[in-house]
Amino acid sequence: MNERNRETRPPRTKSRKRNKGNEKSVASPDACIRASRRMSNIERLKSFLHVFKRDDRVLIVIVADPDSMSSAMAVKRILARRVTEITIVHPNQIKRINNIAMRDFLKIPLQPLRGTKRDKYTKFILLDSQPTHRPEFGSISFDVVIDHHSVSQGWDARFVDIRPDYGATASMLTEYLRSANIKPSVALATALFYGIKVDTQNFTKMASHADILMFQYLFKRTNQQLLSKIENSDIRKSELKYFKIALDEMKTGKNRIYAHLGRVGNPDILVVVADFFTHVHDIGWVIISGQYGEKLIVIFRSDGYKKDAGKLAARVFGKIGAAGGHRQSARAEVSLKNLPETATKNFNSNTLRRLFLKHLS
Ligand SMILES: [Mn+2]
Repeated sequence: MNERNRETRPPRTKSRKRNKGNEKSVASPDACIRASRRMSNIERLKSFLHVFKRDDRVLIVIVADPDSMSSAMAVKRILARRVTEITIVHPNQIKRINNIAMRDFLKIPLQPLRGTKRDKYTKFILLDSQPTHRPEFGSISFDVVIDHHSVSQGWDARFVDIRPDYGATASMLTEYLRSANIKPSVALATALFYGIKVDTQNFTKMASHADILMFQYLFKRTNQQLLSKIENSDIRKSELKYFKIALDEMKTGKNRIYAHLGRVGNPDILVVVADFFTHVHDIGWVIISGQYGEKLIVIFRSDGYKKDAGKLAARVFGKIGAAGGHRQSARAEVSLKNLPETATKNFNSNTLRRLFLKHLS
């Protein structure tokens, strides 16, 4: 129970007029959010539970990542003895190796959304996302939406809890668990802890006070060895060859490293290789590229000191593709056909370097 919430937020029964009637009827996301903001954690839990009956068969829908997978585990735990059946489904293919490790080590029961018989289910929950976020969600009428992204319009649900000031949905669900007096198992605590860690990028991204509190609360229940197994597995054995390619192909000069890794099976490996090179002393810029499908993907890393990777990415690739990021990290994706003609043939580390020479001095 978050005492702060209880003190500052009036109980639901005392809520003002414009909030009246939201609980029973379907209302716009905005109205629901306004109502939900005024609730204490316990009141929020109660109105969430109010949606379900004992003979309900519940479908939890997530775009599988650490935050959403852990949130789904938490909801499954909260509803465990309150409904007849709970199934977790995801529309996306899980590609990140850490996420596969998380699913397997923590034994999270996931199914693909495609092929799921929807008429078998009586209630639908969307976590860490909103109905407008993916086309597959359009055909589902959600009863519950719990999320921390900014609010989108054009949908409704019976129970909506969206808190864009939170760094992770996992923090919100940890509050629900505490309000329900449920002590999370080691697997659940480790999952939620990892979910918060990933979504706040180790608290280097915006997070709320509640994220910190929940992180601290979960800490003593997590298994740190299990966590490091999940966190550390980010390379497939078959991807080790890209390190060899990077070391063979890299061009260095003036505190910069450039390397083009050729075709990659998954662009995540470019990030892993780029992060590896940031450990080299006296290197201020790391620029790693690879071809994925018909696109050139470029990963930027800088030490951030008098440098801005996001701005550089936008300067070099903004006009011909998608580019953006922050001071220390950025990414660009460009269709090969949009590259200058001189760069399209036999793209290599030198070609990559030439693209930057006029922008970096
Ligand atoms: Mn999230």
